[in-house]
Amino acid sequence: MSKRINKIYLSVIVPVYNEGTNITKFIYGLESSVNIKHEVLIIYDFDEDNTMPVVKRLKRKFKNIKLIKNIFESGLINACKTGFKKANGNFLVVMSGDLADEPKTINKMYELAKKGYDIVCATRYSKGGKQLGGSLVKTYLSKFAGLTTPILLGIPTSDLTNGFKMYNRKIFKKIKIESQGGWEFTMEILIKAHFLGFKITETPSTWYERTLGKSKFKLLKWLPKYIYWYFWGISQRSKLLLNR
Ligand SMILES: Nc1nc2c(ncn2[C@@H]2O[C@H](COP(=O)(O)OP(=O)(O)OP(=O)(O)O)[C@@H](O)[C@H]2O)c(=O)[nH]1
Ligand SMILES: [Mg+2]
Repeated sequence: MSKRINKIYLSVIVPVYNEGTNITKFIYGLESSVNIKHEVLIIYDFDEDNTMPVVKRLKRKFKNIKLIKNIFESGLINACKTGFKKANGNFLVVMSGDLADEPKTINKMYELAKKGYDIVCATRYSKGGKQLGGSLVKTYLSKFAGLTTPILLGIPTSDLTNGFKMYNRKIFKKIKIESQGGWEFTMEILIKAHFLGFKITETPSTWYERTLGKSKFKLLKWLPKYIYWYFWGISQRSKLLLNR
């Protein structure tokens, strides 16, 4: 492990696409809530993105902010992949820049990660977790997936689809991300990690619907990809149970 990694314990990876109206509140919220030494990687796709000038100003005050251009083709997954590649922390947390995720949850995630859990999922669906707003269809689908996950996939989380997760960096040495759509990559990593024997747990968190900026979530386009990974997980579990 390099000296650099020992110094920075946590990397917060934030993909952004025109979050200029949200990013100031996001950074102030993050910096006042997270009590672990960390770096913040803001990953953008194109130079005209309206998040850029705001982050450039914030960087003068918050020296731990890094503004990084997506090194792959544009898009959410590639922005996160860029973050995984460029992060220096031992633990990497992905969160949305639209104020959807509660930054104080990161402290609880970190405690669990330090205890040896390789992925810590933020959950809206267990006691203490909440979702405020959001499309009903998306909520029902996500709730169904989450609540059936422990039973059908054998994975100990009730929120399979939440992108807000903390990862031990070591899992990226073993997992190649194949997803090419959107947030389903978070399911892919979780399911693959589980069947490779990595330890998974969850902690409750509240999710807020964005009030400013525009959602880039493409439900119809990405739904088949979520379904693919869900059934892939079920097939892995079935194989395991049949081989017992
Ligand atoms: N770099 C980059 N960031 C993206 C892209 N699409 C979305 N993001 C960012 O990823 C985060 C989540 O995206 P949202 O558009 O809010 O979508 P969501 O949170 O999955 O869905 P809802 O908020 O429920 O609509 C936000 O910080 C976005 O700015 C993209 O193509 N490239
Ligand atoms: Mg969002």
